[in-house]
Amino acid sequence: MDLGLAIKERALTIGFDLAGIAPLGVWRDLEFSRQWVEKGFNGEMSYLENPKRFDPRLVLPSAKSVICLGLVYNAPFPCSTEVSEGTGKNQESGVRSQKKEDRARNPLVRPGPPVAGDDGQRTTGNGQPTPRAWISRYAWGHDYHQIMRARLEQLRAVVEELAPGVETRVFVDTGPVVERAFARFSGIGWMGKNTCIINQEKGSWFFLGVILTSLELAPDLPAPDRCGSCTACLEACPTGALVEPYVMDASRCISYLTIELHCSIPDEFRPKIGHNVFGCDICQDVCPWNNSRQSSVLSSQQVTSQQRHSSDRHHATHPATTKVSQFHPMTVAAIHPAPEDGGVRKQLTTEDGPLTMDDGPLTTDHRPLATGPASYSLYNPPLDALASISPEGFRRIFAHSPIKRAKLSGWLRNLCVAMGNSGDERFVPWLEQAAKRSDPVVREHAAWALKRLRGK
Ligand code: B12
Ligand code: SF4
Ligand code: SF4
Repeated sequence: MDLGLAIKERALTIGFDLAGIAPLGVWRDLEFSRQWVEKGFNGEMSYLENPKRFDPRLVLPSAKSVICLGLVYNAPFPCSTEVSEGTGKNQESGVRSQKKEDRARNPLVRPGPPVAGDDGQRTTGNGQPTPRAWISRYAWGHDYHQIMRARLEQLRAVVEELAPGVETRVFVDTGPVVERAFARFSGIGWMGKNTCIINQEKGSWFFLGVILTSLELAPDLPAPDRCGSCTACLEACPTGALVEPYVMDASRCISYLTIELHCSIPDEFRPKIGHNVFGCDICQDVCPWNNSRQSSVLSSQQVTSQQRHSSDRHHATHPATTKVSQFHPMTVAAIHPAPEDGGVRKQLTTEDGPLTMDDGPLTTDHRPLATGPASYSLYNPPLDALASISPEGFRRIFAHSPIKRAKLSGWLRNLCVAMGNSGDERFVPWLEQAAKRSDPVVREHAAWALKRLRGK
């Protein structure tokens, strides 16, 4: 059997959802990446300026081909554009909510969040719904770097077994490799106008991993671009980060602003961030290829016949859902108060009183699913519940989550922005405490949020 084919088959056995082979010489894309950085589109992500990124031979001199792998992380819960933000009086997110009847027809929409005890109708004493936050789909569960790397190492062992003496380098996300440049030439998907790699059967909710190898493997044919005349992602982006089709100014992207940026978020973007407290899914949520009903329409109306492919009939099956249970939303459960610890429960919820920002006793814990009424999942979580996580709780709960990347300072900063955008004055006491914290970034965003809430 052809060596490349054997490797791809073993990749699927190991548990990857997609596998393809790209040539090394994707020079036009790598040059594009270099120019992209020169334009300053990388914001403060200086690691994207590493010259090794623009020539994979600087990473592995013997490199000849690139094995590209995809692992689906999509847990089948409704999109950010389909859920309520709570009271949402101060929203300026620019997201066009789907019409009610659209939501009703959408097979992805299921009532209520996936945790027993959290009925999705969380209210405070006066019956007002509690605003909900949005955490990006990729960060609902366990950190993907470890999961991907373990599988990539398994595949690397296979490659070394099949071709003794081969040289390899394995990357997922953090290395000096422009992963999407190779992915889009490996047949596993095309690059959408939202800049994500999209697979026509699986959608775009998948992570990428690559193995640079000294093997000269036969490359796969690139997948045809199936965006057609659609521009839904460009229109939906609240911050105008998709400056033209296929090009993102990352310094405007909510994912960058809430995760990668470690200082103050420019004022102009804060109202547009809406309830996104970690990352943003909007340009993927609106993509027809992540919605089975709409993608069939796109397939029949907007993609030219030359672009069509025999497997179009599989559309109804996507977007694919993950086989990795660790990517499902993590549940955070309140520790029920010990008898000698009577005040702790009160700090957890707004039902019983005002929120506090507590640096003292542990108020939250991460437990297995469905532990009790005070548990909530990271899928569309109540903003007040996130605010009740103590600094020590943040470190412990998110120890194995992508969310730790924001660090406590970025996380509290993001909560302040979401609270300011919520229009809900019940956050005032929490924000007043945040405005006294030693961290100047948190203090300044809390002051901004207070002004926004009071001036609404
Ligand atoms: C920096 C980074 C970000 C930045 C910038 C994103 C961006 N679009 O550039 C920020 C923080 C905003 C970000 C956000 C997200 N990211 Co990110 N990110 C990266 C990282 C580390 C580097 C990307 C990069 O090099 N950007 C620079 C641009 C120029 O490169 P590029 O987007 O890959 O662009 C290619 C095309 O744009 C193409 N191109 C574009 N226009 C044109 C025009 C012409 C003429 C040509 C020739 C080429 C061309 O050239 C480039 C090379 O092919 C990669 C991991 C890696 N090491 O590669 C993950 C990665 C791209 N991110 C990923 C994910 C999952 C996300 C998020 C979904 C997370 C979230 N929800 O918050 C969002 C998605 C936002 C989006 N619409 O892209 C996945 C993508 C998976 C997929 N299916 O595509 C990756 C691959 C990580 C991984 N290993 O899984 N990310
Ligand atoms: S992730 Fe959000 S902010 Fe970034 S480009 Fe997509 S829609 Fe715009
Ligand atoms: S929303 Fe439309 S234009 Fe954007 S990536 Fe999806 S299909 Fe392409």
